Amino acid sequence: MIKSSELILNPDGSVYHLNLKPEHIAKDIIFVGDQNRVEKITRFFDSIEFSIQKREFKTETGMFKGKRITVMSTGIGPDNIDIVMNEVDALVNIDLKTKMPKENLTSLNIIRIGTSGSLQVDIPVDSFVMAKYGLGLDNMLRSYLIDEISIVEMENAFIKHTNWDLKKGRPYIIACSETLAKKMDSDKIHKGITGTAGGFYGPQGRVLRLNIQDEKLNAKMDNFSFNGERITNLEMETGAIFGLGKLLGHHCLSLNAIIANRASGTFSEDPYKAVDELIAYALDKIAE
Ligand code: R1P
Repeated sequence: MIKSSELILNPDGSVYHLNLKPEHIAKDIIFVGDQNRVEKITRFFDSIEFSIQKREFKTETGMFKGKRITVMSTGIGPDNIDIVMNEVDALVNIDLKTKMPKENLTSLNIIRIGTSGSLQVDIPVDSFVMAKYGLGLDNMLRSYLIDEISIVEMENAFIKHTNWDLKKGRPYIIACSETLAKKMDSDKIHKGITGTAGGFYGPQGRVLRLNIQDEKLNAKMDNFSFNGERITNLEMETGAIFGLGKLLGHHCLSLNAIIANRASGTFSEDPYKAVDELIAYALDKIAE
């Protein structure tokens, strides 16, 4: 039995941060960072059966073209992904009354629809990127036993190429769900490695008033390649979602609308439009 201090439930029996009970979520789940993006997706639904928000975690479940889908905001960063992935998994794989793990695993389909900065000049603002791999630069996942799921050869090549300072922790690389990648793919999507940073400024190479540990890191990242794969973009959730998803037995994918190009220094003139187009693209593919 899992102790009450470890799996915390609210007085109504819902999980602590998400405020959800098992019946509130579908097997197909869309993650977004921004809570205001949830309704930008569910406004296309035929019906909405449930809606709740606690802190930055807003959840809505409804029907889209005959499919039951949950849309959930994760807030920003891998630390929030740790909360969301563990609590979502508990909803399907732990009996919340007995606090015992269930015997049969339920695997969820989890797709992130996010925003991100491109590291490549030829991946312009307003384009879409699918992560075949998540490259975690944030350390959160290193609290778990990841040796069997992380791609050590690629990690070593990245550490060598960037002369990565291991005082910052060891980067990890985790693959997406191939089934979901096939389902969501098309010619109009760029594909590659999505970098996940543990912060927005220094950890992504932005200098305002503070010097950073490696000013050349982004330049080194943009010319890294391994078995024909390159780092397409940088954001703050994908590596953590892929890692916890794989450990917990869920299928995960991440799609990002490129709203900034870090290599050319440009920002989208209409970032909301790019996100809306990615939402429309993703919903159609999910419902196919
Ligand atoms: C930073 O501004 C946030 O935007 C990106 C980053 O990953 C980070 O969460 O994604 P979302 O727009 O999905 O939140």
